[in-house]
Amino acid sequence: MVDLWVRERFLDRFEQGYRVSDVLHLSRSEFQEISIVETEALGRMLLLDGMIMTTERDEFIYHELITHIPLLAHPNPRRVLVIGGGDGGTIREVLKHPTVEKAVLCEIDGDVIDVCRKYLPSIAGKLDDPRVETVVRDGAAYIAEQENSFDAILIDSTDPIGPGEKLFTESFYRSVLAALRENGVMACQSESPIAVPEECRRINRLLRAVFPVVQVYTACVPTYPGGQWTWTFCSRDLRPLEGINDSVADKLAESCKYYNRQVHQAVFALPNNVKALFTPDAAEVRA
Ligand code: SPD
Repeated sequence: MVDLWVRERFLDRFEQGYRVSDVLHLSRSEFQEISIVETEALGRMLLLDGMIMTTERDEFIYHELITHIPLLAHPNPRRVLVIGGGDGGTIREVLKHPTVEKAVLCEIDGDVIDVCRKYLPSIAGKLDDPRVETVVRDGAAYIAEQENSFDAILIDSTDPIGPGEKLFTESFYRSVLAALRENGVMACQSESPIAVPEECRRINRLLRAVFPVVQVYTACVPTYPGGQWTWTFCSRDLRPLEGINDSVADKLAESCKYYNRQVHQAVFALPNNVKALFTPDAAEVRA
């Protein structure tokens, strides 16, 4: 029997490995290498350019948190945009909100969507819902043309290297703000304070230069380098811990594996290592 392992090497600082029982897909798109492997520990796994994007076993933590925190902070989210997120996990969560009339998925790489539809049906299985519009386009170019269009924008990007790099710039965040309607909210994935503290800090500075309300939240995503992960909630004025409708949150939690009303509060309780990153006068974090 062949002893096959997949190893993610992240920025030449971290390496993690999983035993592979089958290689289901391997291709190179216009933008990146796309792989789907079956692992013994975590089920099927999607890697882009060798970096783990999602796994069947732990994807719910990331997808539920990037979606439900901002959507519950909004009184009536009807139009939602997901940038990136070609695996469909964030869209699946968006569609759990009965107020949502339209969910636009803007993903740069159509091959990622096709491969995930085929091999990751539990994650991508809602992409055919009639409320979903799929746009295969560079998210930065798409958003620059949207003004006052969305109640919520979720930036479900890769890391700030490769095709995802422009989704971590001040000009992109300014376009996101302009694309939000009144009361609009956004959430983005904002990297690991353990693996790349300097990136977390840089992203936070950019967001604070653009949005009046910026609140980081954190949880553990076992398969991402560093384990400890952050997302950031931003808006013009709505706050993520105020005005949450308890009965809406409780109803939603029935369909979730991670999210509930207590988790909504708890993810904003920042450990000291995370707080220190975002304190303006804190000592510079070593790269
Ligand atoms: N280091 C991996 C970061 C990946 C963040 N995005 C994941 C996409 C899942 N929909």
